[in-house]
Amino acid sequence: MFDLPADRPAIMGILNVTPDSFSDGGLWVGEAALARALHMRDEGADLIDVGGESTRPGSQPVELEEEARRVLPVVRELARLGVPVSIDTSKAEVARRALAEGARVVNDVTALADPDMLGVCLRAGATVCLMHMQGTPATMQANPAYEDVVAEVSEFLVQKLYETRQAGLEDVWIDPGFGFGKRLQDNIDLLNQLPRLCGLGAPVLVGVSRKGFVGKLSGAELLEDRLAGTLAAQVLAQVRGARILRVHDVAEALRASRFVASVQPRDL
Ligand code: HH2
Repeated sequence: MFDLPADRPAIMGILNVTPDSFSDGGLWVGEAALARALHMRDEGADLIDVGGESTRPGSQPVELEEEARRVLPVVRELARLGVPVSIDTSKAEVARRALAEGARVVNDVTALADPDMLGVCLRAGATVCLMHMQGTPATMQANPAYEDVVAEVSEFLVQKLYETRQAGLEDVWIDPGFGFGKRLQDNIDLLNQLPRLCGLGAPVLVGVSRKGFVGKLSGAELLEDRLAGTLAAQVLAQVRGARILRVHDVAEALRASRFVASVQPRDL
């Protein structure tokens, strides 16, 4: 279970303990992973999202034991130090072990596709993030298509929310899944119409950090040039009601979100 700040979005710092993530693959393994997480904590992250399987377009699944080997030592140590941890996994067994080590949130980009995931989260009293994706990471950018992306994503999330609440899960976040089986215009529509998603009755998480569409729209092909576009997208998301921002650049995201929270009229 994880309580959200009332006055600004929670900043979820991304820790990819993977050799192949699109944004920072291979950078954070072993001791470096823990150091990176603690650095993000010191920069003010409210929560660290630990993932051991890349979901970049075209990526291949990772074996259970390999994923567990990557993430569990970091989860264990962060939890021991009192740092709130979210586990970014679609495998129920990885989630189960991470929750047993002290993780509080399960961030599942497949929205509980693993039949054991719901039970694992229920038994541990975890907060769960349900994300929309068309297809799988291996195929999702091959030919995504929607008639009305906002309506279709909303319908999916409402259905999943209903199912999980019926089953007894109380603390559920939803996420439109920017870049997950979405064309450029789909990402734009979802960002523009975020208030519709924020009206569905659950806190909305937005993950736009360094993503391809941010690079395209801000004229930044290189990953290292995408911070300005990322912050612009995060500010828009905050103004439009996002309650959690999943970010690589914690200090910058936190400063931008504090600024927006300071000047934003209360009723927005
Ligand atoms: N995006 C990524 C991974 N997990 N989880 C949620 N809830 N929302 C997202 O938008 C999201 C996510 C992809 O980004 P990243 O972790 O930087 O890359 P990779 O999947 O290659 O590790």
